[in-house]
Amino acid sequence: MNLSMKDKILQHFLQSKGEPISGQQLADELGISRTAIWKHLQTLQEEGYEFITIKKKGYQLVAAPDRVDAAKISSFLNTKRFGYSIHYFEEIDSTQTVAQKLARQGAEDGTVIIAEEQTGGKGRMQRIWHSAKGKGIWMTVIIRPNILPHQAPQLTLVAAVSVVMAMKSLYRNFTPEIKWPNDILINGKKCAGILTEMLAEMDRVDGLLIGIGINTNHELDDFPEEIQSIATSIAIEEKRKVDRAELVAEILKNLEHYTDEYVANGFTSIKSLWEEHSGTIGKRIKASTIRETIEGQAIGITDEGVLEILLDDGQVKKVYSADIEIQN
Ligand code: BT5
Repeated sequence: MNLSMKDKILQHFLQSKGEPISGQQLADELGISRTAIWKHLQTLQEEGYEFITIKKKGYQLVAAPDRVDAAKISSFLNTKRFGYSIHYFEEIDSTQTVAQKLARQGAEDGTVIIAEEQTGGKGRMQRIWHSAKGKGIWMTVIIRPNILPHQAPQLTLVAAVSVVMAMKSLYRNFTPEIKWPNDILINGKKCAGILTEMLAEMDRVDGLLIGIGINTNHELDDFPEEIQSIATSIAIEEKRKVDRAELVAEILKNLEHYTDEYVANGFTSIKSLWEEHSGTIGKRIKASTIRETIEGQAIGITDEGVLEILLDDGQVKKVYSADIEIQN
């Protein structure tokens, strides 16, 4: 993990769960002087962390700002590769843009780009993704699975399963549902969206940029008015604020696991989990593709992750990419 010395010190405190740590012990473990430790603690205080000194015991972390930085995420991380390189920004136009640059420069599998705020957050097809400061998870994970370009859309479904399974393992008060292909809904409202972009040649994928946006600690009026009737957040549904870094770490664990499973065994291994959490299958839907709008019943996804719609005339139509409206 490529943490700076300051972040390494912080990680020790985050992992100590409120227990004091002696300056000498830290200095010995990290191989730097006590004065250097003290200087890093000063910088952390300037960033909003609060330490008190306890006689004969050392320093105790008593308050931490609500951030999703590398040290905070790594204190929860339980992965083999993902999240070992984390690029954190207070503010960025879009994590996808940075990811694209880093991926071209050779960033490793599982590199994470995450920001407190995006000023130009992107949805699909040049749409806007609202990314309020400090409220959500706005991150891109660069992954480099050994797949062919036509398989890339399936990774959106793998990511959706990873997010839903993470929510299910951490929260109890709601049931998230996947809306094909890239939305996570709670009680019919959008809580998260996924944007998958690809760096590829004709016959080879160099990397995928899995953009994940999750409304986490928003109150309703943290959303712009135009989406207040269609958007929700985990805090609204779970009825409490949640730890964003903990959720990030859980998603990274799942994304690594399910991507590896997908590469080893193909989409069928993920398909049943996807179907189990789908709010689309079995419903009457309207699907708008770039070419046409069709209505019918969503009857399933294929082994390639393509949506199948039963039209009123009995024909079954395959849809590769579309916006879906679920009808009652
Ligand atoms: C998506 O697009 O749902 C993909 C969103 C991906 C966002 C992540 S954040 C990290 C990474 N960096 C980026 O710049 N993007 C990715 P789409 O299916 O096209 O949905 C976009 C539509 O969702 C908009 O037209 C709005 O109607 C609605 N929307 C925008 N912001 C929202 C929000 N915060 N919550 C719920 N709905 C929103």
